[in-house]
Amino acid sequence: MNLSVPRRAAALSLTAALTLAGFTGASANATPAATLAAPDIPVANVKQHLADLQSIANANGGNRAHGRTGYKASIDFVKAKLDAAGYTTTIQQFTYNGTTGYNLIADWPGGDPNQVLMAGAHLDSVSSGAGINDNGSGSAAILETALAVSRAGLQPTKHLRFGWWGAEELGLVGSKYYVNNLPTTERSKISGYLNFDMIGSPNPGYFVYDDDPAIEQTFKDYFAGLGVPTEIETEGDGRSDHASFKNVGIPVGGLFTGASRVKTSAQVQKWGGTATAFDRCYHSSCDTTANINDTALDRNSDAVAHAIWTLSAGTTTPPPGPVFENTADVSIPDNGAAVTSTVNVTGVTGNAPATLKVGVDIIHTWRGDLVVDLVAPDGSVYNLKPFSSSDSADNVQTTYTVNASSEVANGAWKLRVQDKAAYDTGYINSFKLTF
Ligand code: DTR
Ligand code: CA
Ligand code: ZN
Ligand code: ZN
Repeated sequence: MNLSVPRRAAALSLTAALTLAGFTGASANATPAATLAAPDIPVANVKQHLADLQSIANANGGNRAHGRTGYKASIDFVKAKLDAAGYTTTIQQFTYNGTTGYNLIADWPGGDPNQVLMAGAHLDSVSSGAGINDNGSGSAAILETALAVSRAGLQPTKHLRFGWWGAEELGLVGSKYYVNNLPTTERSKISGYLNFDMIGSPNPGYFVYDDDPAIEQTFKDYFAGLGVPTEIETEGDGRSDHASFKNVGIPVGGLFTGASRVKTSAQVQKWGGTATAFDRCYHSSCDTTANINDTALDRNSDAVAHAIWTLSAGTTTPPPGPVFENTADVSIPDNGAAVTSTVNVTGVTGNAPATLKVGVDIIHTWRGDLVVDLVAPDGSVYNLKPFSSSDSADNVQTTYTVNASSEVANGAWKLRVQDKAAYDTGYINSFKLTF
């Protein structure tokens, strides 16, 4: 049933808002492969790695640059933690500007050697400072994710490989050396390379690389689940180590929180912070542990883990998870009481997953009027979308990822929608849960 809803029309004389008993039943359609949910990455652990990298810089002339003692000390620091966690590590040496450089490669034993998922970050700083955001942040985030893989004893379908690159600041030298010395047969086994360079900027934006659609979507889904808007990374093409992999045809993606470019007022509206540089200490001596936004570092570290867990699940088709959907239209009274659409979940053992997919399809002009919640069978409320007086766009048609792992799966789940401002109207078109 489709209602024609004129823009900002006076409230239509709609029939009484209907709350229909939900249509339930597992969909006949196969669902996306269910994957293990990534653990939370403790940001305190990531910050400890940054403190250790800061100490290394302090003890080595104030930097961790290529050819300096601080860089080799950084490599040895990361390598020791990975060796202790059960990784197979390799230090790859190269020469640039007459000095020896080092890449660190860490392979997690197991997985299909013909399907390799890589994550990487450059470990070198510029010579003017400790390089804690650029790029201790990316290096520490993938280090802690690698340690989380070990703690979990993860055995993904794909083979996991992590890389810490040397001499990125001098022109992606280390990652280029790695790729150029990788036989073509080995390159073709890499299903994706994820790059993390500056992911804790003090005045952060949330940028996602748009080089590969599947990798991009994986990151965007994660941030959508947090309710954090993202933008496509436009500044970075060719400006970090993902370019070395992209140049030989390997799918790439990654995250970025901004460098010396200034945050616009629209971005301030979106992300908070100030209309100043995302990182005013970019390539400066003030790029220390004080130059980190903990929330950005935390969110991006968790996004790294989400991508590793999700993308390493492999292309084998695990049994489809159950889907429950209600496609009955439910009118939403203008500036009125909340209405609900219900799905009755049955036959799912245990609790709901940490990545419960909540498919929402609401047709409504000026969607900012709406508050949208997921209500679990025990009455727990998960806000999916807050009221926004400024969001004038139409319709809410997206999939949220909700950590519902504390909820028993079976029972009546409700999508609750309330229009909290006059004029624009609409209806719930469908509500879907994918376990
Ligand atoms: N080239 C990186 C910093 C950098 C600047 N723009 C982007 C975009 C995407 C990733 C990284 C960057 C450096 O100075 O290390
Ligand atoms: Ca976290
Ligand atoms: Zn840099
Ligand atoms: Zn960098």
